[in-house]
Formats: sequence, structure tokens, C-alpha cells
Amino acid sequence: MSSSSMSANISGEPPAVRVLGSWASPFVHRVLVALNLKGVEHEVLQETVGKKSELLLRYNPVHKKIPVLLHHGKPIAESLVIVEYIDEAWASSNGAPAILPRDPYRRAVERFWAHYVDDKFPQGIRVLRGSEAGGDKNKAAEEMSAALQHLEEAFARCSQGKHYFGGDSIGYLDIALGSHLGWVRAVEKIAGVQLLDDAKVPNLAAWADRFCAHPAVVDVMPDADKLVQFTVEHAALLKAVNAPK
Ligand SMILES: N[C@@H](CCC(=O)N[C@@H](CS)C(=O)NCC(=O)O)C(=O)O
Repeated sequence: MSSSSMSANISGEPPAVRVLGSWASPFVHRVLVALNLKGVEHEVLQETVGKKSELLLRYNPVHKKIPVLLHHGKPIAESLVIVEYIDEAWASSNGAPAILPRDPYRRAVERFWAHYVDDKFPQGIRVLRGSEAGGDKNKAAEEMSAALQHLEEAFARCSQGKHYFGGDSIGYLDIALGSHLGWVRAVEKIAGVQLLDDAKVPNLAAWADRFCAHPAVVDVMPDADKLVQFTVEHAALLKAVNAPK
């Protein structure tokens, strides 16, 4: 495990906020974008692909997956749970806008779509990148395109003509879906398919460019070519990680 730090720690104490993560993980990107939006200094402890650090096994003994957020040593797992925690724990941080909508109905709608995203995207991406044995790539591409079509319509309803699902600023659903954009672009290259098609999902395609260029996102979201290279280098390991247990 290696560490990359945003904050110099002169006291010798571990930083108040640490993330067990990996630069390539979309679920980790969610946490880093949320921390950036709130202006929270943090340290990222990079896990090694195919190995699980002692810290990860200690702090996420149930799923043994990244991300894990450590706040003053207290662990929180599951990316969407962590994003909600960050929103609440730094509710009035530096005047940053809330991540979840205040209105309970809008909050429920965004949570519905975030669950939908996690139901469709990770699986589709695994199949298209070739790390799921026996996966049908044509079917996966069709299902992801259909999901993006639904999300194009959801964008119109949620954004109400503004830049993000969250309105004027990046919100919960922007983070939930946006975190997958690096891999969506990578599997477009790997599998030779077009998913974020300007002709079919014009609003979503424009949103994707805007999201990735946002200051809270730009240094977090890996370049598609780097993810393609990661896939090539770790093909066997990725298959093993995704094999039924
Ligand atoms: N539902 C989890 C998914 C996390 C997840 O799948 N993390 C992957 C990295 S992208 C992982 O740790 N995989 C290791 C493994 O499955 O052993 C979340 O949202 O945090």
C-alpha cells in the first residue's frame, strides 16, 4: 500500500481524514470528489491490485472492499454511505453547497437513480472490459445504452435546465453516475462501442464533459487511456477478483 497526501502533516499524527482506495476505482472517486467539494483535506492510502492491506481487512472486514473512509480513526464503508456521511459531517464546510437535496422527495429520487446506476454500470463495465468470464458484450452494451437513455430523461427532470443533476452544483446523483465516467470512456475504447453518444444522449454527453472538467473532479477522474492500460496490465487479476466466490 502506498500513500498520496493532500496535506502535509507536521504533528506526526495520522491525518483526521484518510481514504483506503485506489486511483482506478470508481467507488473511491465518489469519496474523493465529495471530500474535494467540501474542501476537506485528506490522505489517500493506495491499495495494491489483487492484495488486501491489513488496514482494509481490519476496517472493512465484512466486504473487504475499497473505499473505506477513516475519520479520526473511525471507519465507514460503502461509497454512497460515505458520500452521505461526508455531506452530514461537513454540512457547513467552507460554504460548500449540500450534496444531497434538502427536499425529501428530490432526495428519494436521487437515491433511486443512484441505486439504478450501481445496478447497471459496474456489471456492464466488467463485461465490456472482459473481466467477467462468459459475459455477453453485445447484451452488456445494449443494457448500458438503455440505462443511459433512462438517465438522459432523469437528467432533464432533475437538473431542470441547469448544469448538473443537483442543479447549479454537483450533487449526489452527479457523484453516483459521474464516478463511472472514466470507465465508461475506457470500455468504449476496449470494446469498440459508443455509449455516451451525442446523438442519443446529448444532454448526458454534455453533462459528462462538464462533470469531468469540474475542479473537484478533474484530478480524481483518470484518463480513459490510463484505465485501458490498467485493464491490459491486470487482465488476469481482474478476472480472478470478479470470479464467483
Ligand atoms: N458497493 C461498494 C463497491 C466497492 C467495490 O466493488 N470496490 C472494489 C474496487 S472498484 C473492490 O474493492 N474490489 C475488491 C474485491 O472485490 O475483492 C461501494 O459502493 O463501495
